[in-house]
Amino acid sequence: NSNNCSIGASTRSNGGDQNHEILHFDLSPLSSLKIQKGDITQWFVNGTSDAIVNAANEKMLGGGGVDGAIHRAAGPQLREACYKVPEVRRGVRCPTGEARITPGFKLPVSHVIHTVGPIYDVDDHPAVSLRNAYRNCLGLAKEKGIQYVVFPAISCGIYGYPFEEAAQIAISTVAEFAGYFKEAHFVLFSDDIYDVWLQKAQEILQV
Ligand code: AR6
Repeated sequence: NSNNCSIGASTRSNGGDQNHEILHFDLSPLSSLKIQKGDITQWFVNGTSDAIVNAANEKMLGGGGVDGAIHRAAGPQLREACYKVPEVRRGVRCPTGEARITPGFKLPVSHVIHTVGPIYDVDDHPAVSLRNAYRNCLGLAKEKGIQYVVFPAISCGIYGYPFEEAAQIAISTVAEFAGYFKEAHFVLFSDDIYDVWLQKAQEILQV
């Protein structure tokens, strides 16, 4: 129901899907947040200062879910680049909560920021790890001058993170970095997660 999207201080644009508009929130005069439904592998803004975030695992050599989709779309060079990322310990290139950056290769976007969210039932402090994952992605984007950064719902698939709690952390952490990017996007793959993200963004960002 597109009426759900009609909210006070934010503007909206049509994402081409009547039921899933792109919601736009101004975080600061310089930075905005957009929430949309779709496939993150299709996303880019200018192919030079943009990045998609991959919800990877600590090995960083591919996997299922969004990780599998990103590696398929980027081509084998992405796996080669990931393989070259130094291990911090045996089999671990990116510890949970950290982030690493590679080129996007065949993807339309210039960079991929790989991060590892917590496995919800295994991590002792999943909220801390998830917040760190978002923070380290945004910190890396800032350091590299990336102006457009797009996230999937990190840990909300195979890693089992409850959507509402994940949305709270994701949106509040992106808002902390307002001023350092032009646009941060969430590109969400399923209706239920898109709905939760919208609800949370309205709750957190509307005054
Ligand atoms: N575009 C956007 N979102 C997507 C796409 C896509 N193309 N495909 C899936 N999603 P998951 P995790 C959503 O499981 O929970 C991998 O095997 C998906 O619907 O990809 O962090 C890694 O190698 C869900 O909402 O990541 C790790 O081992 C969200 O992306 C493990 O899974 C995240 O789901 C990471 O698990």
